Amino acid sequence: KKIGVIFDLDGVIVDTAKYHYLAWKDLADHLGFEFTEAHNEQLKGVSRVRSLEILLDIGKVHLSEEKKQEYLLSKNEHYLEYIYKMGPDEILPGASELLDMLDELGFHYVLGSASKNAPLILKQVKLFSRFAGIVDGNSVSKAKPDPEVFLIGAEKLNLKPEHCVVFEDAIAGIEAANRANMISVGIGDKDVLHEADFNFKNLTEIPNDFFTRKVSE
Ligand code: B16
Ligand code: MG
Repeated sequence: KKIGVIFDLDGVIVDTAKYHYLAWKDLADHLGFEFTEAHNEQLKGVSRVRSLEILLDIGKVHLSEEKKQEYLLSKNEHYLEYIYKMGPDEILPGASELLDMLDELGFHYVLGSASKNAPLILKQVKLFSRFAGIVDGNSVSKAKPDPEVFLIGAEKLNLKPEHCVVFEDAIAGIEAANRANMISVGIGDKDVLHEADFNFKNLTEIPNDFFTRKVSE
């Protein structure tokens, strides 16, 4: 059976959460409240606009729409300073090997990320041209847990949702994959991602027969 794969970006292919954290923390400092790494967990997989709302809730800060737009822009500019310094050495363990395995099997893969910076990030780590398609924060109208991002991914793969495998590190992403009727694979803490069909700590743990046996049955 021919299957296709949809990869989330942050937390699966690269760890950009640490740069989001630095940029958001800088904004919180500026607004005069503390923003911890534990707080940052709430922003994983969530859109940029939603991230700002969560951050402002944490600080109990109210801003005008205009100010919000201004901070969204400055946060992203600051974040991009880190992204421009990224290179292929920041690809998470097991990711390149997994793409190699899929290439050998002749299985196509696309990106399904909430990030509007996804194409740039993939170019920085030199993986851009390997993907058969990119679905990112620019191409969707409804954020995860809405299944839209993955359903567009399935269209790009020319496959039925049931034949798509989604790799995700966020609860909202697993929910989106399940709602899309796809095979969901949680990467990270299995207690947090317990709704996933399969769980692995990281991509180095994916067995060699995962695509040929586990998900093809
Ligand atoms: P941007 P993913 C998500 O990436 C991040 O996990 C999340 O923290 C971020 O707010 C979101 O992208 C939007 O990113 O500001 O670059 O548009 O996990 O969906 O690949
Ligand atoms: Mg993610």
